[in-house]
Amino acid sequence: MLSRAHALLSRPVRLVAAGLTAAVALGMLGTAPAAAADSPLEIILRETNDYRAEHGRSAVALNSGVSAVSQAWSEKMLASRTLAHNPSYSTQMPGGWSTAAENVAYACGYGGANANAKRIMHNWRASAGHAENMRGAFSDIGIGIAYDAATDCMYATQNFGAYPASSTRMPTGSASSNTATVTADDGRSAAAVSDSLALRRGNVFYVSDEIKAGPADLAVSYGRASDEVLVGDWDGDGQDSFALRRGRTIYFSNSLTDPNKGTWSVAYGRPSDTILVGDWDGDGKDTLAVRRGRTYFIANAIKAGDADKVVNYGRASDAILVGDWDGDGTDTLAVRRGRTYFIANAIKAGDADKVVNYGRASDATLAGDWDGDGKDTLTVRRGRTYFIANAIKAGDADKVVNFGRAGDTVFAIHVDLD
Ligand SMILES: [Ca+2]
Ligand SMILES: [Ca+2]
Ligand SMILES: [Ca+2]
Ligand SMILES: [Ca+2]
Repeated sequence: MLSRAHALLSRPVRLVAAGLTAAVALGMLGTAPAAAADSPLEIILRETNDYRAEHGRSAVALNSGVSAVSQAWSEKMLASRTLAHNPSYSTQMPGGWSTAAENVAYACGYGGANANAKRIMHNWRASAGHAENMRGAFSDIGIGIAYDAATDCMYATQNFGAYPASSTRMPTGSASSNTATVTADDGRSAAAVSDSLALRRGNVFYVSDEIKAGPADLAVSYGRASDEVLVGDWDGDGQDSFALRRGRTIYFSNSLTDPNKGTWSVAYGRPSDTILVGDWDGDGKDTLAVRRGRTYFIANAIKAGDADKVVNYGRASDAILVGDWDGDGTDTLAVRRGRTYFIANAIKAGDADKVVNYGRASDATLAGDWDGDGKDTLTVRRGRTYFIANAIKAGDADKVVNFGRAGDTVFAIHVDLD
């Protein structure tokens, strides 16, 4: 249930009114000031609860322990002028919650703190992922607002938690008895973000954090149209980005929005090798495997040198898919032969764990976690139509979508664009 915003939402950069007053961080923790005029915090709390009421949800209560986390994060974003999610909110929040979520945003130049707060609420309501968080089954909210009057820029954070009715709303720092009950190791909530599809047309990549028709959230040019594209989470921050393969050189970037910045390269294998991307050891970082015929050279770090593991697998003529089929956090291989898929949950010679027939031999197939349950499944692509299934089994797709053009190169990708 992390928020999923698109670039339009979170980067409404506007005019800057310079030189008014010194920087001020407005952070009202705990109780809102009584009988005061509207404040940014009151606006966000009231409009969030209005939005919940419109969707039949009971109001969320302002929780000072959660607000302290939201406030510290908003101030950090303002100090660095960087919009990002707090990787640790779920462990910093007072414990005892069953589900947690976070929305972040900034607005600049709308003419004062309250106007910026209203714009942020407007954008959150208009964004599917943020709106979903706001009307989620939560009991408590934390709100953090950091505002710099000199530049008329506001950074805001909402953290939501579903606390049992009997739970004490503990102040910050005294919740050690029951923190982190449901958190994943990367600080994301148990309800993870699902994978999306990205496409490349020429050397332009179009990325959205959900599979949808219409304009992409992000369009960025990178490399040459002739480069082979690899997608992975090279630094383990939970976000996929691209790497380009040209000959035996692979150019990596950790930034989706600015891939030409901070690019590094590694010479790897031979140009005739097939390169696979996966998290083979489950540490959260994707690395590469070189496939040569039916031999796979698996490495758990991106560097030249020896592989960590070498296995023979299937036949040289097999197609191969990479995925975490059983949701244990480790990627393994599936062999595809025509329309038959041999799924294995360990990288070793021997029998597959599961064999299924699926689609047609002529289909293109993508592996990804389309419903965010941690398990990768298959999507069959026919032209520009995608048949998305959330279980690996014969039978109907769970969802059918048209996306891009038949000639596009399409990848599964895991991103949370803000
Ligand atoms: Ca990454
Ligand atoms: Ca790894
Ligand atoms: Ca697995
Ligand atoms: Ca899944």
